[in-house]
Amino acid sequence: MKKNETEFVINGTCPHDCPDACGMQTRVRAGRAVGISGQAEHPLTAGWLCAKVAPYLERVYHPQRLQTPLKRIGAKGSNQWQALSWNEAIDEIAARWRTIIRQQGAESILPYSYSGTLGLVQMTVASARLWNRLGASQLERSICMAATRHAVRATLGARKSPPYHHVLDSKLLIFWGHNPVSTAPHLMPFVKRAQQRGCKLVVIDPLQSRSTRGADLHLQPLPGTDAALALGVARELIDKGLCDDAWLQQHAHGFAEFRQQAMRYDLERVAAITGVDAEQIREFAHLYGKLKPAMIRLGDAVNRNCQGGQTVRAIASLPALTGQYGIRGGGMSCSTGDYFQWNDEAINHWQDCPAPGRSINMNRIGAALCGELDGPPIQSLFVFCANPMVSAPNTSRVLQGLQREDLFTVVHDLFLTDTAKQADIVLPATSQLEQVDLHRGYGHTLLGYNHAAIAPLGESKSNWEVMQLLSRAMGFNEPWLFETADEVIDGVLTETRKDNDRLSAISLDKLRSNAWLEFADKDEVPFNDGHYATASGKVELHSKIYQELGLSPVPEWRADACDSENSSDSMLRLVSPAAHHFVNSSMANLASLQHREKAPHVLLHPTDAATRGIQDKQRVRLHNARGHCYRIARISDAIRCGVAVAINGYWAGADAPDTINWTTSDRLADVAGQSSFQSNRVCIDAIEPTSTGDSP
Ligand SMILES: Nc1nc2c(c(=O)[nH]1)N[C@H]1C(S)=C(S)[C@@H](COP(=O)(O)OP(=O)(O)OC[C@H]3O[C@@H](n4cnc5c(=O)[nH]c(N)nc54)[C@H](O)[C@@H]3O)O[C@H]1N2
Ligand SMILES: Nc1nc2c(c(=O)[nH]1)N[C@H]1C(S)=C(S)[C@@H](COP(=O)(O)OP(=O)(O)OC[C@H]3O[C@@H](n4cnc5c(=O)[nH]c(N)nc54)[C@H](O)[C@@H]3O)O[C@H]1N2
Ligand code: SF4
Ligand SMILES: [Mo]
Repeated sequence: MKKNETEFVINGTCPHDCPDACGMQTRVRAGRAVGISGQAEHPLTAGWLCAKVAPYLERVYHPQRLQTPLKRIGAKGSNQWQALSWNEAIDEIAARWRTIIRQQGAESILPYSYSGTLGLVQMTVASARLWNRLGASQLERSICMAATRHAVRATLGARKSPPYHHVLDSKLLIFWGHNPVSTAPHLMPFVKRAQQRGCKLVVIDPLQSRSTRGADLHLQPLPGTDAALALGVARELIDKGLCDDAWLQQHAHGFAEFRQQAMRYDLERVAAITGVDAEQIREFAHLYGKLKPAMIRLGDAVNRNCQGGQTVRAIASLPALTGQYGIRGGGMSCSTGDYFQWNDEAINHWQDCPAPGRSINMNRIGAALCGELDGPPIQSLFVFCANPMVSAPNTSRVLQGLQREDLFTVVHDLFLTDTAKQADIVLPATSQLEQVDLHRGYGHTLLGYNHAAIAPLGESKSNWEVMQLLSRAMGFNEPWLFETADEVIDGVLTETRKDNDRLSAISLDKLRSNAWLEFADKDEVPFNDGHYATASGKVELHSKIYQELGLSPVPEWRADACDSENSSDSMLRLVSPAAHHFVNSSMANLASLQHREKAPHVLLHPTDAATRGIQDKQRVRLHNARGHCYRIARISDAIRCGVAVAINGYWAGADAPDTINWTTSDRLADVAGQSSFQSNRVCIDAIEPTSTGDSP
């Protein structure tokens, strides 16, 4: 779109791991991006970008953006580099891979990618085709919400959340382990309007987060106790005749067994487990039983514990008890991911590839690199769109693995991240303004095309371009490895459309010429046809899938949801949620955002601080059997007693580790290989008086 003779406005979509997938507009003058803003007409974005993406040009034109490929010249991690040409870099990677494949097979190569961008081309297809063609190890992508996906599918058949604006019809909203002010900000204008119409808000979070402001009720359970809380609420609903028996009869499977289970969770027991006052739980249960429609906004934090699957199943059962699925403004909202799935074959080209390699769980990347895996050792790791040195659990194992002399590591990123610093070769990546892609937010039912607004900075290349260079160098010549980004989009869209009516009116041309397109009617209410794609065709309160996994078929709470290995009661439980100003570790290197997020700190309740002799702003050491890190103590009753909060995402400090995953466990949850970041306990000791204050 032309604005005037010298300035162009280019439509794009925010690529970050955020349900909103905002429509962006970039103003470009003489080839340079001079402004970025939210699309005014976009139904969610409504003209504004969040705090972390508003200063995006600081990221795009950051002086530390990588400009050329780099090769390590000192010891691993010594941060000494020499520039390389792309030809040299690709030739070296291909030569190393050919030797590795000859000696140990292609499964010795592992691609590791996750959430840098969520685009169809630059993430989904770039994470699939070349690697499948090689026969490389597959990555089990379970760091974020795998247990939620598993539990919701087992219970409801599909993740089909209502669009944000349906909360305008809610009488009660529950943010359960969810901080949307920071993590789904474009929900909030709808929430505010709903509140103006009288909707009540309950927040369930050990922390008084930004999203608890304006709540009518705030329950502060101990982390990992949400399944017990949900079952306690269920029992109260059953005891007080607040269930919708007719609905349960018609739409639920296994209520009798569920009821029996719920009877074990009387309020006194649940109060003791959760640390929430029985009276407060009762108040919540009564609000939930009486105010309808009631919608639960399920956050991801509650699935990141050792019992993540059962936790989500317990919460997901509540809307069934009160007959809230299929009702506008009611039910549960977590992801719109299952409205449709991209055609798997079109993404992966399995039929044209060798049998898929073994699967390696990304949460166990450190252990896998250190040799804890079936089959040949990993000899080469290719990281893109991810920063496991900061974001993966159990950092000391990740580092130990990355420092293996015989491991050949390539990292493709925009910046020299903590992970890139451990690489043998670093490749410069384009930003979203420099690449083409298609996005589909998981909080709404819109597709947004991303036009490249400016030329790549320096010699940076997109993920898909790098995959093409590597494909060519490995001697592959299948055309599907060399499609343009638009051809990829067109091909996947065409195949997916064949058996999916939702895409019947959507084409590449339309995507390119519209800022966004809807693939579901905005008034569609998930499950209002009474159809659940489960074995029984109903909401499965009793799940055979769980039974066959050796788990309780009805949701349960188990104590190990709260604890990591080697923990004791004298340790504080530690949660490490998302930062307001970063997306995971992305954006955490921007000075303006560091300043606003404040120095890496740990929030402590005054009683917990006093017991440990810790003063406000004092430097403290957080430690457990896995490792340690340093933070500044901030004492506040925003966090409940017995729990500490350390925001995730900061990069490692210059002189000492302050990233929180030095303490987290790589133990997997009950289902789907899910991470368990929030099942963590640490000791916290004061180490020196300090007046460091708030600056980074
Ligand atoms: N600003 C920002 N936005 C983001 C991200 C980001 O890093 N920054 N990351 C994106 C990604 S990848 C994701 S997955 C989502 C995550 O976004 P959310 O779903 O909102 O999840 P979290 O931020 O992990 O945690 C939300 C809240 O849950 C609380 N919590 C922690 N453990 C428990 C528990 O056991 N029980 C209960 N009831 N509450 C608990 C935390 O204190 C926190 O306030 O956000 C996305 N959006
Ligand atoms: N303690 C704790 N740890 C957590 C969590 C938690 O709650 N607590 N949350 C977890 C969750 S939910 C998630 S999703 C993971 C996320 O973990 P990761 O997926 O590793 O996310 P980031 O740390 O943001 O790293 C993304 C990297 O991709 C790069 N990047 C961005 N765009 C591109 C691109 O187009 N191409 C290439 N090549 N690179 C690009 C960015 O610069 C950045 O360095 O972290 C997890 N880690
Ligand atoms: S991170 Fe989320 S809220 Fe922020 S601009 Fe991107 S999509 Fe919008
Ligand atoms: Mo995530």
